[in-house]
Amino acid sequence: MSKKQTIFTLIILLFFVSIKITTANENIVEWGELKIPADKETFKPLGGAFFKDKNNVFYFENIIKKADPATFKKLGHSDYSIDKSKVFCKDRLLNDADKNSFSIINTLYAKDTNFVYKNCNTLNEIDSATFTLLEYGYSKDKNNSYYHEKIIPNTDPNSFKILFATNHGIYTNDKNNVYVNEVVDVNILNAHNDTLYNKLKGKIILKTESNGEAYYVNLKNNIIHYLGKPMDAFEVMKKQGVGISNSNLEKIQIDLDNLSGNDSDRDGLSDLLEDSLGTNKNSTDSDNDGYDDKDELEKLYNPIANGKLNLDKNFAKSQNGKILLQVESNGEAWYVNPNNSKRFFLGRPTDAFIVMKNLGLGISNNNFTKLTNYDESDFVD
Ligand SMILES: [Ca+2]
Ligand SMILES: [Ca+2]
Ligand SMILES: [Ca+2]
Ligand SMILES: [Ca+2]
Repeated sequence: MSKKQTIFTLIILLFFVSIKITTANENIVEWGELKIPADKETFKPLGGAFFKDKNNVFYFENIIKKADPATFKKLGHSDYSIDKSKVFCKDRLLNDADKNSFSIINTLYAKDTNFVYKNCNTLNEIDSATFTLLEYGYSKDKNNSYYHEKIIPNTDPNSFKILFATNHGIYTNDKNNVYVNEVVDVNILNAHNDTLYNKLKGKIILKTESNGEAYYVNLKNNIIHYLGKPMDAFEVMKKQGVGISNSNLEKIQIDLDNLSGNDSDRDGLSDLLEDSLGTNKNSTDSDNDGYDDKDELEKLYNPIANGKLNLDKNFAKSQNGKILLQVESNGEAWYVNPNNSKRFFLGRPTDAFIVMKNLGLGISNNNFTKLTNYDESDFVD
C-alpha cells in the first residue's frame, strides 16, 4: 500500500466511523443526566424513571426486557408496572406475580392473590389475602404480626395494633400484652373493661388490698402503667408526659399540699418548685410586696408580680389526668389531679412517688382483675 493509499483508506475509515457515531447519537435520548438508548421520534416519558419508545420500555437507562411498550402502564407513584400479560418492578420482570390480581398498596408494597411484594422482592412467608400494613414498619396477616417483615414472637395478630409512638419507642398491643419496640413490657397492662377504664382514666390507682402497688391509668389507649419503685414511677410518669408552654401551665392552680424537698429559704416551697415557678429560692418574698411566696400562691396571687394569678378553670379541667412537661424550662413534670384539676409538682423521684401514693385511689383486687383481665366475652364481634 502506498502512502497515498494509506491516507485515503484512513480518511474513508474515519468517514464511516463518524457516520456510525452520528447514527448512534440519533438513538440516544438525553433526559437530564440520563442517556437513554431510545428512538428519538417515538420517545415518551411515562413519569418517574419510566420511559418508552416504539420498541422498548425503559427504567432509567435500562431496557425493561419483555415489556410491551404498547400496553405498558406504570402503577401510581410506585416502581411497579404492568403490561398486557406481565408485572414488572423497576427494570425487572416479577416472575411470581399475577397480572390480573396485582395491585399496589403504596410506593413500596404491592400484592396479588398469591404474594405480597416489597421493593421488588416476593415475601413468601406472608399471607397476601389477610396482609394489613400498619404504621411505623409494622404489618400483620392471619398468622403473625411483623416489624419490617420479621415475625414478632407470640403475638395475637387478630388483635394486634399500634397504640402510639413516643421518643422512647413505639407502643403496640394485642389482647394479651403491651409491647414497646416489639418487646413485651410486663409493666404495662391492657385495660379490657371499658366502663371501669373510663371511670379511672387519668387517675393513679392503688391496690390497697395487696401491697399498695400503684398504677397510672393512661388517658388514652386503654393501658395502665405499673409505677413500681419511686425511681421507676418517676420515669414512667415522665415518659407519658406531654409538653406544655409555661403560659398555659400558669392557668392551672398549684396544689400546695404534699410539698416536700429541700427548702433553702424555708417559705414552704422547695427549691426545685421555686426554680420551676420562677420565684426566688433564697427569699421568702420574691417580689417584695410584703406577702410570702407560698401565701400568695395559696390566695391565688402572683408571687413574682402584682395582682392575681392568671388561672383558667376550664383550661385546667381539660388537662385533667395529664402529666405535663415544662418544655420551655427544664422539662419539670406536673400531674393534674383529675379530682380537683390542680397540678402537683413531680419534683424529685421520691417526691413524685409520695404524691402518687397520697393521690392514689384505692381499687379492690376484684375490680383490678375485672379491669385488666382479658375476657373473651368482651370481644364478640
Ligand atoms: Ca423555698
Ligand atoms: Ca421563695
Ligand atoms: Ca410576695
Ligand atoms: Ca405578688
